[in-house]
Amino acid sequence: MSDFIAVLNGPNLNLLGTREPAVYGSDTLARVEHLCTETAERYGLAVKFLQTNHEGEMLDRIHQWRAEAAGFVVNAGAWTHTSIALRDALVTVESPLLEVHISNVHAREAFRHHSYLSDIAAGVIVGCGIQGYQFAIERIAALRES
Ligand code: CA2
Repeated sequence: MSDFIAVLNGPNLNLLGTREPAVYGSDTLARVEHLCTETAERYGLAVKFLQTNHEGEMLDRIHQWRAEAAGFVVNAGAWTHTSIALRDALVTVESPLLEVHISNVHAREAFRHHSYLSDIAAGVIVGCGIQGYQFAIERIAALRES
């Protein structure tokens, strides 16, 4: 197993910090990447960071990293609520999966309340803003030490 955490972001998250600040805050995805890198470094880990609007690219990357990564932090965006293909890919990963949502999906529309990922995740963090990514990395580091 390599010493990196895969941080995967799904559709439209490239728009973070440019629209809907009341829901998603004003930090950009570049800031999220920086926060992840900084947090992982405290535990001697690197980060491989992906944002894609293309589901196939996301699946290919999971296949590439599934046996290598020390953990997966996944904000799948709207695919969370729709994609069995994404679930089928993530169920094959060999290290802990942490599901992250910036907003509190349970306080939003009913279609955001169901996740195809939560029951296969080692943990789920919602509504903590971009700090959720930090918590997820800290949790992966703790699981490695236990
Ligand atoms: O709260 C989250 O992190 C979500 O995963 C974000 C997704 C949404 O579909 C999920 O239900 C919850 C949407 C990501 C779109 O991000 C934007 C950010 C800024 C402006 C527009 C979209």
